[in-house]
Amino acid sequence: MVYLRSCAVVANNASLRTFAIDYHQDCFLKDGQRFRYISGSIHYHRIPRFYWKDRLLKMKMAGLNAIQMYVPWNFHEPQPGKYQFSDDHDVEHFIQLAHGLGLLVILRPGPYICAEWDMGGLPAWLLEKESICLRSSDPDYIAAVDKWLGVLLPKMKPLLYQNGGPIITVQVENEYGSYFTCDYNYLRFLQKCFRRHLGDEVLLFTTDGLSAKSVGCGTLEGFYTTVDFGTGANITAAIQVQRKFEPRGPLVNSEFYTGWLDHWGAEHSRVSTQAVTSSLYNLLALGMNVNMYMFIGGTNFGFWNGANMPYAPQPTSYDYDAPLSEAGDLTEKYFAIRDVIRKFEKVPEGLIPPSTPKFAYGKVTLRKLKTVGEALDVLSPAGPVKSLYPLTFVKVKQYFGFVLYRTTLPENCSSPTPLSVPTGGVHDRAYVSVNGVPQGILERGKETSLNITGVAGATLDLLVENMGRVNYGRYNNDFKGLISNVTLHNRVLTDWLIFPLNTEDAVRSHLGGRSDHGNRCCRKSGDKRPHSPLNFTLPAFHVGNFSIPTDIPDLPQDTFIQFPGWTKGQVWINGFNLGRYWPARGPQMTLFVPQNILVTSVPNTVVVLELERSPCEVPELCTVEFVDKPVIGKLATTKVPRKNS
Ligand code: 6GJ
Repeated sequence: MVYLRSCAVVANNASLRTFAIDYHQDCFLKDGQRFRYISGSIHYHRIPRFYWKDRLLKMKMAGLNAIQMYVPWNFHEPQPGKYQFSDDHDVEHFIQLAHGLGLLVILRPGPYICAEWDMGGLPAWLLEKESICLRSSDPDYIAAVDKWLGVLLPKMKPLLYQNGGPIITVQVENEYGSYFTCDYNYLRFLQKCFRRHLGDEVLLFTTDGLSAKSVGCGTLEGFYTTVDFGTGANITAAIQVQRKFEPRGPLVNSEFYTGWLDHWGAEHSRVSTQAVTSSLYNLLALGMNVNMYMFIGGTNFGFWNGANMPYAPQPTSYDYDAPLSEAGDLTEKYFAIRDVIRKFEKVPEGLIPPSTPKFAYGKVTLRKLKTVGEALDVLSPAGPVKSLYPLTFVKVKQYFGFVLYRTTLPENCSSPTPLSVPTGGVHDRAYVSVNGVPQGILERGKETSLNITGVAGATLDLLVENMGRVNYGRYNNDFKGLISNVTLHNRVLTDWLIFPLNTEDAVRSHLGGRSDHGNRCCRKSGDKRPHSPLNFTLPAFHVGNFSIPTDIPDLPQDTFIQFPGWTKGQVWINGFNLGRYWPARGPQMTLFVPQNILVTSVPNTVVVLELERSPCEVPELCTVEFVDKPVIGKLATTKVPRKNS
């Protein structure tokens, strides 16, 4: 129960910080005074620590008095019992920065967060128990959640508003009503857990979409029920849904969508400034508490993007068409929203941190270093796991990136022979080769079979890529790898060597990281390479260097990297995994490069793992380019040739 302190009591005890609900005035009370928040979502896990204060200050200068943030469990506990809370993972520092700027914080620690983030923030290692029922009172899930919240929430308690910090409210779970389990015992467990660690005063709330069923399954007595909706919603109807569960109390839209998410291969989403500002004006005029989702989206660095079903992974950019761009630039939407807020609240005057300058460092020539097959000794130093049938990623304790599945052809395939992974068992893409000759690509939800040729005993390789785990809906338990058997004709292939590939360590140490141990081994140009019928090239690492002059003031600067002539892959700069590129599909054609990963003291190293088709047959075309403008809304026109399967 949330207790209302009488204004008289609170007013007399100035040192007492309170944040509560006034069910008579239908508002929040901060220190006993009426309070309405105008908030924006920001994801610290999608922004370099280097830029946290810049983004928060821009949000403050827009007139926001609060920010809303998720805490992704998998970002902080990548392996069971191993925690990361430093540098870009220093969530306490991020909250303290907000506090220092006078921004209040709406905390959303999940444990599930959705957010177009891998597995909705749940760690993949939970799937080591194959039958686990996520987001339920499954004992193994509950035990892991209890342990995680026992680490996180004690860190958050000192930061609660009541304890002198900025955290005014805490969301439990995330749109739980949209999930199929509808397990009240799970919500009751969470309620006890949050109360045990955070105390009885903090205001706990839930958020759900507008269907009454969703809200019904998503909330519980003792949680304040809120809803979320975008510019297209009927506001009156939306309020009625919240009022069905909270007849009195403040009106809250916890996610007012200022834009929308993208998927590889689909048009870049946009929501017009006019739609956002007119809807925002109406919400604020009704006295509603509003959180704008997103105020700044940022970037899915590394392998962190999520996916929706039917399987559709999200791109590296989480620009979200938000008021602050992925690179933190001030947009027309930013100033339009600021003008709306100014109609209701005092907006800070003074300097708004300007959009950062972007520098076009130009073309960088790369050279092919090694194929994945040639680099197995550094990619998989412990060697393969042997198994009669394929194992999933989690079974070989690999959670992100790539696993190489290798076996031999049991028979001659002198004519094109169908290699299949029926029932869509490739999660998510497999780059297939026989004795080092590319055969084509299998893709979840698209290609489940392709024809191969080769002699009996030839090496069959399937390099399987995890393109991101489903972050929304019942298929959240998204196992990766070859999750069903592989057949040749109708013969099940057995006796597999399964190589988990540690690309991060390999890139940092051997494959062109800064300390490139002279791994200059590469094919000389003109090397005879087995011919691929469709010009696929074997998945291979390429490396190049570029220097940024030390004597040019305020360099390095932010930039964007593009991949003329490349197809699809992963890129690292100075060992930092920048993300996925896929110009053969779009809509994202450039990746944001924050200046903090660049150096002037030594040459910068670019490592590109091209999975499908590299331009480097022609050395002059083996380049990437640093440009000063982003391109995230251009669908590819080139049709990728498919082998007739
Ligand atoms: C929210 O629900 C979620 O709470 N939301 C979206 N939901 C629709 C799911 C796509 C079928 S899209 C953008 C936001 C975030 O995912 C948020 O975490």
